[in-house]
Amino acid sequence: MTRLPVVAALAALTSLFLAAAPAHAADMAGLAQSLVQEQFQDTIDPKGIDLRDAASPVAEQIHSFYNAILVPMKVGISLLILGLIIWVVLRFNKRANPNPAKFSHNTLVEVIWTAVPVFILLIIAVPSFELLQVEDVMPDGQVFEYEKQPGQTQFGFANDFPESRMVTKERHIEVAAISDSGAKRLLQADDDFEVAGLGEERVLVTLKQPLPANERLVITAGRSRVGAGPVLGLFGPDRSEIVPAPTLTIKATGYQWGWAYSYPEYGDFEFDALMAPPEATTEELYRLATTNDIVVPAGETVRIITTARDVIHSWAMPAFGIKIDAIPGRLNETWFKTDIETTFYGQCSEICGKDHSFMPISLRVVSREEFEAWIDERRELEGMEPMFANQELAAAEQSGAARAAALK
Ligand SMILES: [Cu+2]
Repeated sequence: MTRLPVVAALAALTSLFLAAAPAHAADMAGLAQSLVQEQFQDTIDPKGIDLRDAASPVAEQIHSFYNAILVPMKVGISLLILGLIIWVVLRFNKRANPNPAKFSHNTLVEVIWTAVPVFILLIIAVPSFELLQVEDVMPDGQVFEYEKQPGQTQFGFANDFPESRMVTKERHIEVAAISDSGAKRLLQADDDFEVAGLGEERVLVTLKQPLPANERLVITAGRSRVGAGPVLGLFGPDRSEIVPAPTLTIKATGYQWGWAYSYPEYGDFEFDALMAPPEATTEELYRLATTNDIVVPAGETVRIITTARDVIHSWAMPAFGIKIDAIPGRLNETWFKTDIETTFYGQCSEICGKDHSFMPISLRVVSREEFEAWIDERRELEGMEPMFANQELAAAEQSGAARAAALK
């Protein structure tokens, strides 16, 4: 049979693929496990084929969109096309089909190959817009913490936000019990608590049962939810959360060829971050390390504003799912939040001239105390008074007062 070589080649290819698949699956399982065990490290695996690990709510949402929608779609379309090609090769070659049909149009086929891609694009578009929204809308969650009161079941807060941000739905509040060890347990509306006063001046949360002595209550109120939302939620549990409003702003200014950063809320200073010279860094961090890390506190929402001095640059941080243009004469903003205390790396992602590849971004996530010490250090370098040193006492008094106010 003349068709035999083709069939044999296909069978060989298929068996190769099947043999490779289990090994690959084992690889992936091992990888997932090692990620859990080892401490998160934002370095680049030269042999990696997957997305870099997600370290912020936006990046997690991007990953679930990619894994739940795009990957199955890509695999399905590729297999369909492969099947069609094989069918055409076998069925319509010169020997199998010596007298080809002569028609040039088929309306039904044209309608199908127009309508199906439109439908596929619509499926991709809906969660994409959801994602654009969470990247673009600044989180507005307000956190209310309550002192431990044995037996207390009613907790209130003033709903005195601007009208566009007022809490009007059950979905706008998140009620959690935090244990002494810091473990968070989400309480469920109707089962664990009831809400009164939504859309009014004061919202009151009534627990069905008082919390155990080792737990305290934290309410987060805000309208922007982030995470697997209504569409992506179809493919798994609703893991969306209300993200607290930003506690600090960083302004990143791109220029040929480096980044300048300022922290407008923490004093009138700006510092440059240039690519660290190769001899000052490791092979792994070659062209990723900089002369100055950006430093942010873990677990807090950070607003990042980007602009540029000369041409268009782009501030990109893959672990946070951020790639935002830095345009001269214009401010763009987005946000991130991560609990992982490590150093993250990114690069300019808009070709901006001959040294475009030499403007990395390094961002170090530290505890609140370390962040404050770093701010004071920065201020000292610029000849400014410290902002936090010797002020712990005043801060403690202040937060005590705020808690007392929340309790009333
Ligand atoms: Cu650039």
